[in-house]
Amino acid sequence: MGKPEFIGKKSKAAGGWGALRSCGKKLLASGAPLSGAVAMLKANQPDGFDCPGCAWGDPEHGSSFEFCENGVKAVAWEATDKRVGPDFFARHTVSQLRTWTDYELEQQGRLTHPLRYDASKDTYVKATWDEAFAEIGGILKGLDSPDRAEFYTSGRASNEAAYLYQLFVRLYGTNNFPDCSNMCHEASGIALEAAVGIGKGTVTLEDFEKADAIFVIGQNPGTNHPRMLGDLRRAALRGARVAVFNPVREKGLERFADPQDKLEMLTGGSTAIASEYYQVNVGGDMAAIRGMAKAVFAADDAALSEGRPSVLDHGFLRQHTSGLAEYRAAVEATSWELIEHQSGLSRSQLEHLAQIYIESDRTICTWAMGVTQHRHSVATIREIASFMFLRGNVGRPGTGLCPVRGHSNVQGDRTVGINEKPPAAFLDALEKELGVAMPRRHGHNVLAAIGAMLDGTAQAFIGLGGNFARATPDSALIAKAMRRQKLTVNIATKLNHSHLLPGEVSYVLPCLGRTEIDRNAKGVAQIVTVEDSMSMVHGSGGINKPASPELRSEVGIIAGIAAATVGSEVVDWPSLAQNYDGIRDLIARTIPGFHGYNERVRRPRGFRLYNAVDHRVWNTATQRATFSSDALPRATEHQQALGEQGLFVLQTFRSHDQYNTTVYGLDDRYRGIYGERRVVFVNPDDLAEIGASAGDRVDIIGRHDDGHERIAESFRVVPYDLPRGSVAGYYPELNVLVPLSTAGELSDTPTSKSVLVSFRPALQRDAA
Ligand SMILES: Nc1nc2c(c(=O)[nH]1)N[C@H]1C(S)=C(S)[C@@H](COP(=O)(O)OP(=O)(O)OC[C@H]3O[C@@H](n4cnc5c(=O)[nH]c(N)nc54)[C@H](O)[C@@H]3O)O[C@H]1N2
Ligand SMILES: Nc1nc2c(c(=O)[nH]1)N[C@H]1C(S)=C(S)[C@@H](COP(=O)(O)OP(=O)(O)OC[C@H]3O[C@@H](n4cnc5c(=O)[nH]c(N)nc54)[C@H](O)[C@@H]3O)O[C@H]1N2
Ligand SMILES: [Mo]
Repeated sequence: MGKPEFIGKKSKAAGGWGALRSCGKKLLASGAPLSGAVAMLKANQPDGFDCPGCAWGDPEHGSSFEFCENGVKAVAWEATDKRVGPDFFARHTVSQLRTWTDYELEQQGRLTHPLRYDASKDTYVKATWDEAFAEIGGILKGLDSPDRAEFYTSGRASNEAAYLYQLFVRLYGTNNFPDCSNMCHEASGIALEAAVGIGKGTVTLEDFEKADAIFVIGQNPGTNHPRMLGDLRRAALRGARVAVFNPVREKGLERFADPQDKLEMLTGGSTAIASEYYQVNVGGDMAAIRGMAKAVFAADDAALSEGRPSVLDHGFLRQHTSGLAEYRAAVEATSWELIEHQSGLSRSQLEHLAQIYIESDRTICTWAMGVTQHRHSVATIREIASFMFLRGNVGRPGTGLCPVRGHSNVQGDRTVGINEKPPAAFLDALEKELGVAMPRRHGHNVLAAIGAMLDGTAQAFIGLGGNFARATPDSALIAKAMRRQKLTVNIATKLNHSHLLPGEVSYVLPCLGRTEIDRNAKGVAQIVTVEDSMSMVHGSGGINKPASPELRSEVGIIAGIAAATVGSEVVDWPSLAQNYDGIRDLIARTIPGFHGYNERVRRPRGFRLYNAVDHRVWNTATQRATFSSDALPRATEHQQALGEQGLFVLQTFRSHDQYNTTVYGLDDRYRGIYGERRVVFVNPDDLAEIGASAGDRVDIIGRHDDGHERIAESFRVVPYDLPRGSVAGYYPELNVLVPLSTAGELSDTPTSKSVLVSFRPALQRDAA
């Protein structure tokens, strides 16, 4: 038997001609080749819009256009000329549409009119904005407590929209702010806040130009942060060592052909990115880092006893840190045996990596979802920080901690107040500004919101962007939770499954995308602002004609709902909606770091928010950079899987052709998959053990024991180079298997990268 048709060649390198070809195809498929291409040329330029793709920083010279295949896709998808209007809904019932895939819904194009669900016809019908605002406001006012409503935010919302949203919701009376970051980098925020006093990264793009070593842990930039590859490539070319920890050999981290480099493009050459690539076990990073720390301590002892200079930065440790002795004791108490077993890496490999760390004067460590979506994510990130303290690798040029954010403004949204546990100082500032009391009770994060929606405590769901029902775990339960609501409202650019789970009253409110011109009533174009992973805040103004004259901006929609719900006595919503400078003035007066906001954001690269760590000032409980001395998990899910025949740990990741729940296409070129998303990657030896061969269909059974049955039916197996006992597949299709009942300790993030599963031959044959 030959290879199944959907398994093809993997790209030789990330980027290159494959990326250019793919862009051409995506631009054509989006139906907007011209405006898409023009829009792209303006992305991330001073007079253009911020790329809605990812949160990687923009280059120093704001005018140098950086090519990025997945940025092109994100822009082209918004600039499509396909439309989903009232006529589309007249032809399809919501029940019918629920059977469509995410990809099929995505293909329909941009939403054009405000829509209200009509239960008698089981479809959406055209509504007016005024009707929508009045009815939504009426229902919200009628709830017996504001805590019975949930206000979700997805990280594409601008600072202005997010700030206005939190202002409205707090005036309404609740801190219920479930946020996509609860499923994303929550653990990074919590760990870094405790370790260095600020829940954000500490590096800038300039640091990447100076680092001698860069550790890249649990992320796939070739697909998810392609512009980061440019920075890694430049670092590799000048001799910096790039060490990767990833259970999967990801193409972009191995080789990258820079579409900006004429020679590479002409010769078909490419640059090796990772000098070291270690296939750590899923969930084994904390053990791996601890192993490196153990080797660093040992090297320091050896150096001292031989009269050589110390390996640790004792000056930094003495002057700036607390908890070193306890950390050292915890490291020494951890056996090499446990470290090797949990990480899947050998002592000598970890000693080799420690040597790279020791030889580097300036080290950066980056990470993303491979680190943050486990039970012990907070402890793992604290371990990363502790390891970096050993040689003073924070608050110094060329060094630092770099959580690589997801959505293009997820970091900014948190900065401007999307937070279910708002700091008291922020609420104080709002009270001082507005002269009214703010709610002080902590609100709901994503998991708490789902709990409340399921048990009937919550009766209204408002989504500022995103696809709540598909992004969250246990898809079947979430569907039930959404249908139980008295009110569901989704502010969105494109149709998705969350819109197809209407509550008693349901609205879909179509908004402008970031690439579109946003003009006020007088025709004056407004800009919005966003914050990237490097804490740079910059302006973004759309250039494309809006997809429909009916669209309103997110700011305008929030202002409309707010005015109808809390009235305009305390905040003059209509006038803020006409001039976003007014919103920025409010931000400047209530949030530290935004002085002169309106002026500074109009400078070419915007400005960087003050980060105390730059000055080695630590706003932690101890006023020092703080070590953590957590024990390693007793057994990771991967260890459990290795211990039981037929049990596996599943990680859910992204294909090259998707943006979260938005599926652009069915290929995953870098991993050699074509035209198929219902696949599961399995180690070849494990395949033999479960008695399957390439292309066979299996059902994947959730093995988390909490009384719920979880089955993902009919997935095709792909033999792949992964550590034994671990398997992988795509989100959101596999969210039916991610349990609501397991979450990160302290972070409450769904454990999307460590789900226990087993297999059986598929019972149900696909018709196709
Ligand atoms: N084109 C595109 N860009 C995006 C997105 C998108 O969907 N498409 N999404 C955006 C968002 S919101 C986010 S948060 C980011 C996500 O960016 P990433 O974090 O890169 O996203 P994932 O695809 O989830 O990839 C996780 C990586 O971690 C590895 N991994 C899994 N488990 C472990 C582990 O235990 N240890 C280690 N060391 N590695 C592990 C996986 O093999 C995979 O390479 O990207 C953003 N940018
Ligand atoms: N199993 C599993 N689950 C995961 C993850 C995982 O790795 N594995 N990753 C998690 C992560 S990191 C994240 S961040 C979440 C993502 O969760 P979300 O942010 O909720 O999901 P998205 O798919 O990014 O949302 C896409 C929708 O946003 C709308 N949209 C797009 N642009 C705009 C805009 O400009 N304005 C408005 N108002 N709407 C817009 C469109 O209607 C589109 O359908 O998913 C999480 N879920
Ligand atoms: Mo994310």
